[in-house]
Amino acid sequence: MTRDIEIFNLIEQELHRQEHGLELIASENFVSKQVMEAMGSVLTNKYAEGLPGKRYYGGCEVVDVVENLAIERLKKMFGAAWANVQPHSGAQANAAVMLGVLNPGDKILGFDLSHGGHLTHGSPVNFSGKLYKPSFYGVEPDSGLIDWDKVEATAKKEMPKLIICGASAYSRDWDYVRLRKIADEVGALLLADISHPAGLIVGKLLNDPIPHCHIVTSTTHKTLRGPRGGIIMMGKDFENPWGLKTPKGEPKMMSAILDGAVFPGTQGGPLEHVIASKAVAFGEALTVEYKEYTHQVKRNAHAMADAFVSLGYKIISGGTDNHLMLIDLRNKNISGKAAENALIKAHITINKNMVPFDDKSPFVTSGIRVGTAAITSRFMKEADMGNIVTLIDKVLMNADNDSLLAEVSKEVNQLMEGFPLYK
Ligand code: DSN
Repeated sequence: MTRDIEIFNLIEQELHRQEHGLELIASENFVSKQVMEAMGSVLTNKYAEGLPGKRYYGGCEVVDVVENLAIERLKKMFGAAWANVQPHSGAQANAAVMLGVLNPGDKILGFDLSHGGHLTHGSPVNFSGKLYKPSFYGVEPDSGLIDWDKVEATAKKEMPKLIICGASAYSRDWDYVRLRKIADEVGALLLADISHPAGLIVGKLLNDPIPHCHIVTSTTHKTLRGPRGGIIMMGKDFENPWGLKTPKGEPKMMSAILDGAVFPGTQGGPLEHVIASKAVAFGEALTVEYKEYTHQVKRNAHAMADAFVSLGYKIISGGTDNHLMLIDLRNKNISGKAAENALIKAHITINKNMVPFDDKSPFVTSGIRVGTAAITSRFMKEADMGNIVTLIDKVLMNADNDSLLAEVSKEVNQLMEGFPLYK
């Protein structure tokens, strides 16, 4: 077959962009070569609908072992009793959980997207806001923090069936103990979506949701540094609260409900090549090196936040406990969109982001979100953070000066040469 030069040239171009740029998108990371190798393997050829040992296709002996390994490694990482590694993404994981535990029209309570939440936690443009009835909690205008008393008051008023905690742009930790108490008081199930901080939870740097939340979902490609994908876990399996029975008349366990909600509920054949890649990443996450990586991610984020604050930038909540920070640029007279565009010209990648109580649209925004997961995978340390923030500040203060932006892009390229990717 003729080699598809068109596509492979584009992949080379993307490699060049990644190698030479400064990657600060909080949800991105650089996976290891073996994580990529597993993804590009012959396992992509295999259909394996069902679960290990219970498939709808023959020839699954090998992928059964692969998938079981992924499940066992994941359970070990988080101390979970049960896991499903088939969701194609975090959104798919959340869709499966909601299909499993809710009926259309049921009430859900999530963290407001415009305060840092996620589309799949009830946004009106997403299935979660179209199929279910959402209400939201947010952060306080002064502190930028979630007030748990207000979450409790909203839960008692709305009486949701499912409370969702977790965020895309919240730099502080979650009180899972308090949230579980609230969920129990209103008879709701509690779902933690830990897509962003999952790696820092593995590193024991943040509160652990597993003992307190009924169900936990995550992506695998952010701080977990695996392939793009999703997972669902439970610290403890439990009988469904609605009295559903198995064909044998026994109580149906939540694990069976969630497995069924993934397949056949919301997905077809699992991506066994991606599951193999997840297993490789989970193997890496069980090492001492990965634990040290998560500590460095947090130290870098802290150093970066301090550097921004020292230059007069306003970080929502004043700092960070995890790998990311949300910066309100209104005192710097530049929108999130203009900042993103100028930074791209300087080969620095971030994303524009709504800030709480934003007066601009999601296409413009008043803020940017930055994170340290990817640059830490390139072995950058605290001492590099001040330099990075100085470069960002130079760009934002001269956003219309194209020749200066071109100069900064050269500085960025030079800087990144010192931190090689895929040597
Ligand atoms: N797109 C993800 C993020 O950037 O946080 C959320 O889905």
